[in-house]
Amino acid sequence: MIYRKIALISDVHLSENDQMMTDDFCSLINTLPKDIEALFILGDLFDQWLGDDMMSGFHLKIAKTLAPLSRPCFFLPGNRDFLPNDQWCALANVQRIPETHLIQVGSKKIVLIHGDELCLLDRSYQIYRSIVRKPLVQKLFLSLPQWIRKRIAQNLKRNTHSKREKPASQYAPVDTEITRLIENNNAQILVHGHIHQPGIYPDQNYTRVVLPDWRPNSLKASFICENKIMIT
Ligand SMILES: [Mn+2]
Repeated sequence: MIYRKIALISDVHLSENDQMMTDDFCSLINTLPKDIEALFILGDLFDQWLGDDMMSGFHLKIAKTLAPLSRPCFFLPGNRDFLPNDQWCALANVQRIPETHLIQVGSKKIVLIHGDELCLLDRSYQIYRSIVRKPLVQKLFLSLPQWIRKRIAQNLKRNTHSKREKPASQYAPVDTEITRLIENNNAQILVHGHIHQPGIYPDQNYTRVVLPDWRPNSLKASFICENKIMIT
């Protein structure tokens, strides 16, 4: 499928405690432009995802908002919501795509990722990532009682917060990894979120697009058309 115009969002970090963000998200979905052929959610839609069996009314509300969308909607896992979510996806009428996904808009091949995989200088995070992305580890985690899963998630969050004090360079995307993704996929554009440095970054052989997160108060989608990239 070659698209003419797509919408992308990432890093919404929806949570039960943030009613305003939830409302804004729902109204954004309900008012997406008519000429969009597909919506891509590039990870961290939810601030936390602990398994389909821990879905609450809040998660169902988000699913119910997405389900009637008359265009295909795709979910690419982020670093907060990578655990399996088959049941939620079915309810939301959303198709889960792999953590590296290639699409075409007009004549351009575009690689979609969440973005955390680019931060290779953060060694401890990458070690953690390689462990928690193993299907067996996920299966074990999902077999734990819900209260233990909650506690583990709380501890992990605390850890990430203390990590913020590390030098920013540790979270900088690594050029060689960007080039590898572009070359392996024979692509011209790489789109990701996660690093909270929104912008369009042209290079000699490719263009890198970083989607914005949504704080404070700017709930807008970004768009890629045949001849134009619009991030908001
Ligand atoms: Mn992220």
